[in-house]
Amino acid sequence: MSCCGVGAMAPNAVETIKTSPFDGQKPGTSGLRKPVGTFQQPHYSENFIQAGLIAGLGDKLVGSSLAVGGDGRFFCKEAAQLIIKIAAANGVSKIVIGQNGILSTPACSHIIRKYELDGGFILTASHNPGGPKGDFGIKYNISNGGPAPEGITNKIYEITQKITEYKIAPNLKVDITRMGMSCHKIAGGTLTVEVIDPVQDYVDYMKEIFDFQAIQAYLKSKNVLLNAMNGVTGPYLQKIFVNEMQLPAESCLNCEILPDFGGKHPDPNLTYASDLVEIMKQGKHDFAAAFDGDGDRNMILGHKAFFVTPCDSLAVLAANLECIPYFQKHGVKGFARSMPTSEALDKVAEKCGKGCYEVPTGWKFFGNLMDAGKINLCGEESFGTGSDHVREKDGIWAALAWLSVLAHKQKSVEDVLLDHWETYGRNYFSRYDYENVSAEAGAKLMEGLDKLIQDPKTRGMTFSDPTGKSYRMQHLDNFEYTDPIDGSVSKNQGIRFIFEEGFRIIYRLSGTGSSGATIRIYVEGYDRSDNASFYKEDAQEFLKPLITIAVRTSKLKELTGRDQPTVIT
Ligand code: VG1
Ligand code: CO
Repeated sequence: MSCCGVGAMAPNAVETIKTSPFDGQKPGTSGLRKPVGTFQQPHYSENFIQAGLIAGLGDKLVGSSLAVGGDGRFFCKEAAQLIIKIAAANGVSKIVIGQNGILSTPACSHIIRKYELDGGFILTASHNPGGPKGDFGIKYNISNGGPAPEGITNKIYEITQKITEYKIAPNLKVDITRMGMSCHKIAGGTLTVEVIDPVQDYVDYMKEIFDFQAIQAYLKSKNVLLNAMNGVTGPYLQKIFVNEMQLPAESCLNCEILPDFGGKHPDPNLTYASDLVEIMKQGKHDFAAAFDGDGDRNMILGHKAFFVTPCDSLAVLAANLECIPYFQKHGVKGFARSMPTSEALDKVAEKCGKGCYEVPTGWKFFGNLMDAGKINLCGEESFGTGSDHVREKDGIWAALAWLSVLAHKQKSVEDVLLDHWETYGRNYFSRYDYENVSAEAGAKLMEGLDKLIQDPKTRGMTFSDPTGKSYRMQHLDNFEYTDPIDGSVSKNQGIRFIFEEGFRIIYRLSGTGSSGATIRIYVEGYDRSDNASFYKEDAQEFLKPLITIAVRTSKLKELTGRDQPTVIT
């Protein structure tokens, strides 16, 4: 690519700034997430960006190319300018950035792949609240478009612990409000910045993956709602559903990207998207979907707010591959789910004879399997669904995938689920989150459970709730994963109580919180009844005895003082 007349201009100076390490710059399940104020401290973001560049690009740093984009939350623009200045000073030669620093997480993954860039920075704390008092986050993605694997995130952390200086071009100013290419002379080189339409490439890609005309025809007689929750998906939804598919503008809710997401949690679940649930309960709509701050999560609802658990959503898509043109064209070798995600997917895999992998929580663990062609569809119980079209989970993709299934089958969401359960049985699933407990209480709870699983007496035990419902232990461990592609080992990924007949309790500490600890308890049970009406049973009712056992066994009340979870999904 040729660069535009910068010859006459004086080069931007590069400075080396002395710094010292900050504690706790360890990327969690998905990047580094902290309160905005933490990122605003002098040198804090700079240190992390410098470490990301060195760990992520190594020898390739000089002359490399990067994508930059974020979910529009407070501090995104400032962070984007910092990345440009630091990348330029480190010899990066090309940056592709969404206009105004906007790119959804899946769109950024697509941009890295499409433009064949060496990596990228995604500026988001995902579903965590934003604004001056909310959270910010930075995530480094590699050249496959996916989150950096643990080898790199560990290296980033190591560098942040001993960093003494970073490089910056402090006077470099790039206008990211206007689309187009600009060239900047930097002492020792040139940086090209391409400001792109954040939406267009992604929308073009969705048109390749799905049959837009079929979906549009189906939607003609339907009433649907798509809720951006004032996160990044607003402009994507408007382009796809209003401009392309001609839905009325009122179909897309909360589409303005707000730096504080309107003061809410941009988290698509029954608790934080309860306003959408209430509208759906009125029965005027056939389908709804909501998305998180950075656009990688999705929640799917049917008529009268019929809730599709993310575990079932994944299994249904796996069982209906023929409805999605992309899968028809490229084929599907196998599936994967995160460990706590229910085994509904495994039942589909078994029936159709495809591989099914179980990885630790976090999308970064799917990347190697996708790159090696082992899996093409995967998901997590945490409202994450996606395929190998990019290397991030993809909320809008999931909504389009569901609409493709509905259009193909001409059935309601509920009927699709009932059919599915009739064929495969039903995996009931629920997650209890205890947010913001003290780090000590969280650590103690996990220690206690670790001791318990090592106690030979626990093995072979039968656990009962006060009503006498009992479950026989089959297997106990702290989940450990060996990546089948690169052999890397990830330990301590969650305590598992696996009982007979498909019942499970799993305990983990969250790796995305910005302070204190969040305890997650995942509970699953299986029912293979032939009575279709039985499948309408409430998950909470079905799982109640196991939930009681899960809470008691962990001594959660004693250790945290909490009676009730913050969020139930
Ligand atoms: C949570 C979810 C996990 C997901 C991660 C990032 O992590 O459980 O499945 O991959 O968030 O999603 P944790 O460690 O808090 O349980 V997102 O949309 O926040 O990037
Ligand atoms: Co997200």
